[in-house]
Amino acid sequence: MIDISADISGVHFDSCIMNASGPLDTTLEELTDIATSSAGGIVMKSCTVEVREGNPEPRYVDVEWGSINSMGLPNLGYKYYNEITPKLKSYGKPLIASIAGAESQEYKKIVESFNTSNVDILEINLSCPNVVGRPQIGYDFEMSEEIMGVVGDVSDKPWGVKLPPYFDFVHFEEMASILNNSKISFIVSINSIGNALFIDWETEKVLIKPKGGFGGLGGKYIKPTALANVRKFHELLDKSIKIVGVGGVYSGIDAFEFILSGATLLQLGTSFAQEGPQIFERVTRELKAIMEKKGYKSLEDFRGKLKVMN
Ligand code: RRO
Repeated sequence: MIDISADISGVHFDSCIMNASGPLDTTLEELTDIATSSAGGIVMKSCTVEVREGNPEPRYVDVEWGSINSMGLPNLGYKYYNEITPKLKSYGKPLIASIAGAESQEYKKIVESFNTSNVDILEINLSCPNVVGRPQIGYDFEMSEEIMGVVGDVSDKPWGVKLPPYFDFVHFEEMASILNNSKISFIVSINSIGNALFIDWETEKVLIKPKGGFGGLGGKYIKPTALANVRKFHELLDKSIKIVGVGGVYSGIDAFEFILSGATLLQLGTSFAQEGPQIFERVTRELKAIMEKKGYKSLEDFRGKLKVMN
């Protein structure tokens, strides 16, 4: 038997493959489709204190190797995501709430609300690139540290942070030092690459409406950056901090490469948006086939064991 289960802070996932917060996870109906699929866990859309309609459409477009989005955090508000937890938990899978805000007190309020829910894990989103006039928190190290301090003081649940991609080793080191001094159990790496731009050369126009066409890049374009982030944080973080890899996972080979780089769980964003809930069964089957061919029985057999050249 090939085992692709994984644990984070005592929460057991029968499969390491699940959805990323973002696509097709805003309503109970969408989340039920994830719950009844082969996904190993259920991740909900990042929620805020108030209900948000998000940015004007068009705000998500599939492109040749991925997607661009500027959704602008549309969600039904944290109370809704508290209320639906009993129904979602009845499917027996770990349930992950994702939380977004403008400042630490908003995060505090939502985290406290989930303490009394039956959500298993909290993902603190520090990296939404699409709210007009609001920079990505994960690029502001002081603010990130402040929010992690507040969440650490109030959360009764295991929690982690969803990070933007970093590109320079100095930034990796600075963030890793903050993370190693926090109470996080995991990081989710990476969010979309912020403020990309696609152009329709025929109409001479941008593809999405918000922010003059700038939006978060997802899908195949971002896999090398995502792998680099997973790998670098695997090198720099205390081994007690697990890594959830996201960014361009479309196949069993992609999943295998993320685990080889050091990931414990995997989340599918654009690929799930494009293929729907059956993707979890396909990627699971492909990953297991690779492991069987290589003689690996569990993820521990190869996690983080990427070879480098001397
Ligand atoms: O809703 C969004 O625009 C959005 C969010 Br919160 C996020 O974290 N990442 C992203 O690409 N889009």
